[in-house]
Amino acid sequence: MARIKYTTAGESHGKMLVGIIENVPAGLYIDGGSINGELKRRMLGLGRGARMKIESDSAEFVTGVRAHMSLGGPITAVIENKDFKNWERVMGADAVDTDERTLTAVRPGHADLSGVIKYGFDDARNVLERASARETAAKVALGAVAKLYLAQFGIVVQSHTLAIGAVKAKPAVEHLEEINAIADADPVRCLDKTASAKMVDEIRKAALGGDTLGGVSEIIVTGCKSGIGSYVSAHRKLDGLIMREVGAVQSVKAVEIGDGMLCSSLYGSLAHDEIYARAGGGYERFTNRAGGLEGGMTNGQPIVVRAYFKPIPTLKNGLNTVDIKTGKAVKAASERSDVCAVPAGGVVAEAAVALAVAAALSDMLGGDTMKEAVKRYEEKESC
Ligand code: EPS
Repeated sequence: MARIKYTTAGESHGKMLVGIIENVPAGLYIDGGSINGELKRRMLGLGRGARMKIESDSAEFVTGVRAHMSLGGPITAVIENKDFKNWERVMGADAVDTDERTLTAVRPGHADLSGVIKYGFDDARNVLERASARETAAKVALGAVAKLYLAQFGIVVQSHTLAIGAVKAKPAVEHLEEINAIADADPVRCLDKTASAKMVDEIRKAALGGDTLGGVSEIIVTGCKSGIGSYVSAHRKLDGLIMREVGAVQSVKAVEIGDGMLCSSLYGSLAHDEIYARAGGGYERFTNRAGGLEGGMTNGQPIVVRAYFKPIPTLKNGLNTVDIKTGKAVKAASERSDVCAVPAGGVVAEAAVALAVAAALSDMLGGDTMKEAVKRYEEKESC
């Protein structure tokens, strides 16, 4: 059986978003409540734009699931875009008004300029509709399926906000099993109350100034046995898979595993996690600088990933650019947008990490049925 893989489709103001996930073994219980719970988490957080008041994302499974159970075939989730009714004349397959809502004052930091040139368009609307972070709703629905798959092996993916703008929070060191419960109750999904209050102030300040803010989300995966992923081929290395998936999330400009950036400035004698014999058998370590991954494989410690988000490039007071229609210097177009999407970005990055870990785990275990896959995992030794 091939590894779990996925694709998404859909435009921000098109009829719907679609996600297809393949190679999920038969017999996985697909709990609609938990899928929609994940979609709801993606819509929250201080700094989100007006679009979140229009949508109430929920996924409908239209293939591959019968009576809440996966059948082994491709699983398709669809999410209706409620805003489509306001855009049908412009965005529908039979649209009559494609001259309305055109965007030619291309926005620096977005896909607009390279996109129109690449695909031969004269309207960046054709680019931004697919490049938009609205796509992440479909990714989160599929990531929620991946999370249900991982839960069968006791693997849990959570996240919290580590920084917004220049305000930094303390990293998560305890209560690892409750990260999402605590983070989801905070307006910026931050575990550190003092930092959270400062982050809230920063977002309000940016909003008042017509500006935007980026930041850092930390994603933590607990419950992995060692040996998920492999050192034998580049395409099977789990650190590479995670970096690729997280790096492909809109606005992410850097991905760090564990203390990767800090360790690049340390002596080797200080940068690694020494191994000790645990009393009663097995091994233990007292640090996790490697972020749970060594040689492209899990090492039994929590996987720690940091996603660095740039500030959203759609600004109320547009940046300097050129109008592709007139060739004149203008200010970039201002579309409706978020002030800060980092709290939601953490939820999206969880989905990306869950899809990467599910890909590596299914690659290792295969299995036509969940029962087979779980049995194989139970038989695997771990450090
Ligand atoms: C988003 C939907 C979008 C944006 C945002 C994320 O909807 P609209 O363009 O109608 O406001 O709010 O996307 C971006 C900020 C971006 O630059 O792509 C969503 O559903 O998350």
